[in-house]
Amino acid sequence: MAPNKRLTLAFVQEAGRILLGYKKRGFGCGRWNGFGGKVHDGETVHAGAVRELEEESALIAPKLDKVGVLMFEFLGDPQLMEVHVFTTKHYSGTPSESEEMRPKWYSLEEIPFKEMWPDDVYWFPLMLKGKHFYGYFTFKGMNDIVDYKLREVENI
Ligand code: 6U4
Ligand code: NA
Ligand code: NA
Repeated sequence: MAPNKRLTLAFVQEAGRILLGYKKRGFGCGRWNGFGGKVHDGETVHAGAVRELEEESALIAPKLDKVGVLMFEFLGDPQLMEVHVFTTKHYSGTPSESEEMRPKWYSLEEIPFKEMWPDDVYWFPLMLKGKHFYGYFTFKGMNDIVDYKLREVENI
């Protein structure tokens, strides 16, 4: 069994809006998402989330709250992706474009789910309500979810 690939995903929120980034290259290229990436060896998941958010958006948010864990299985790939989801309303700096991401604020009524990973429409409502959640999504290719489980949890 291959060990899980650990990744982070961070969302900055303000009254009525959320910061998304358009992924310009790599995995999930062409989709709007939060900011994140691979956790480095010897780094905590939280530290990885803070680092990736700054690298990709230029925002500094040292206190991210962990709100969810999402597991992704891609049929035919033995390695699971374990994505740790964080949110915050406290940050400093101004969002700026990086080599990887083009940031843009979206009002909560206009989140572009059709241009995002197809799992997001399931768990975003929980995240936006301030809930904690655990999900497991099985993908066939990059676009089709063939099975999923999602539940609200007390602690994550
Ligand atoms: P680098 O090393 O930066 O080239 P890259 O291949 O671009 O890596 P990376 O590190 O940016 O990938 O990580 C992928 C990002 O996409 C992480 O923030 C996790 C997120 N992600 C992966 N699958 C997702 C999914 N199904 N739904 C979602 N986010 C996902 O909302
Ligand atoms: Na990344
Ligand atoms: Na990365």
